[in-house]
Amino acid sequence: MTTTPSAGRTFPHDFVWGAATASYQIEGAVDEDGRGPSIWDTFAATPGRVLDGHTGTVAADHYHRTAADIAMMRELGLDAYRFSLAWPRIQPIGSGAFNQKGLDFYSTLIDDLLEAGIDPVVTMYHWDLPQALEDAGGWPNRETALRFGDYAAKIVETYADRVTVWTTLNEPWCSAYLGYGSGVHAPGRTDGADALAALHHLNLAHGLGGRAVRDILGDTSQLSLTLNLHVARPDDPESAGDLNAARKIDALANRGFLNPVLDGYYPPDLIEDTKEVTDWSFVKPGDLEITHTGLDVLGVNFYSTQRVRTYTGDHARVMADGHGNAAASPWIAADDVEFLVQPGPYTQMGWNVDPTGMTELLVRLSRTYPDLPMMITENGASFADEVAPDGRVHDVERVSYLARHLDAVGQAMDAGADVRGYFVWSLMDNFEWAYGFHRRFGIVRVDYETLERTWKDSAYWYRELLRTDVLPPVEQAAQLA
Ligand code: IFM
Repeated sequence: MTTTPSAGRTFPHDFVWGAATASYQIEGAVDEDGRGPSIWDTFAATPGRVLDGHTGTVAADHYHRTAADIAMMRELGLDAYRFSLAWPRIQPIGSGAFNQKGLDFYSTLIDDLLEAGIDPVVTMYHWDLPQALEDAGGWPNRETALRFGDYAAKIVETYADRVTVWTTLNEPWCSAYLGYGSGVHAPGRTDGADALAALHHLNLAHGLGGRAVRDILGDTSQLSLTLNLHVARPDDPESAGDLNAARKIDALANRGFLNPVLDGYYPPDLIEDTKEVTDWSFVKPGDLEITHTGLDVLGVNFYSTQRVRTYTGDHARVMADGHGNAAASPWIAADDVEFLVQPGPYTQMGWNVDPTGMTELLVRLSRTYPDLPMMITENGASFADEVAPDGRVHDVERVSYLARHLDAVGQAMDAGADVRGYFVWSLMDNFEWAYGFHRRFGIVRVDYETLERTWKDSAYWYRELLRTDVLPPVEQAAQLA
């Protein structure tokens, strides 16, 4: 998969080129300057939860290296940098007093980005819930959404003079279903009813955060929500059973988030599918008016596709999807869905490389919501990078993955999708959740012994793309240093 027909594709001059990270994955400094504990500190410290017991205690040490990291972003030529605020750094127990040192850390980061000519694109929440809120019930508890509303109001008020693009949540699918359904993410709970209550309270939190953004910024706000939407295709598109399996996953993973935010309701089929699990009484009168914020820009994270069929019970159930759907679904509603092995190639995560899914998803979204601009807020790949004898990381598979997906974005744009920008996941190697440091997604390598940053070939290739707005040939990546 080294060559690609995409070389030469040109993107509009005002297309926003960025890179993304998240607080717990890169910052480290978990005990410094008044930061409170998060659910990921607790989860990572629990034996058996994260591969080899890795934790985010140091991570990429970004907290102490922000100036150098911003210099690197400038050198890359980024238009924008997407990062998240650590709620427990700003409000250590998720309610009550705010921590000035935490607020100051991000204030300096924002100022320094602006000084470097890089737009800050802020995510309010990328999974590091203050542990105190989890102790009080976590996302299945309505109070958590209300506390998020207070936190959102404080941060928007603090940074509104410098930040206009506000993403409330990153991938609430993961927070709800992996955190409370399959338990493979923090806080590691396994209860289908809790997972669905979490889904609603995350949607409610988005709504409350969105109100803060709109109240404080008015017309200048760019309200966003980042979703990891799924392309779950029926194995046999002629089979009613397989179509039904795809519909179920679509309801759980896509419409359960899109509909309350963009249309003001929960999909009736989702409520019906899950009626054995919950009665949805956690949705209170008026909630859907709050969730129904609309969006100024939808954040789309895309990595791979799924192929599903109805499980009929006549063989051992196939659960090959590496994204966590397979693990999460039995706890929720889709215990009659099989996730089939996809054709390769695969990334080191076991995710299939299928850029056609990117085009399909963006075109579908643009047809369903024709007036809604989109940004690719994450796309990238983990491969087993090696440092070559010349000291470089020749990550041609990653370059190819990026080129093919960017071409797929371009194809969606050709078909009418309004895509305004692209953020590579990730700027640098980081703590990949339950996989610890065993999966590297960065275009910049982090040596976890020395914390030194080394540009991979993909970083040079990306810089060339950002300089020209034209997709460079994959084969040229190694020569671009
Ligand atoms: O590392 C994660 C990120 O935190 C959220 N989206 C998917 C990435 C790769 O797994």
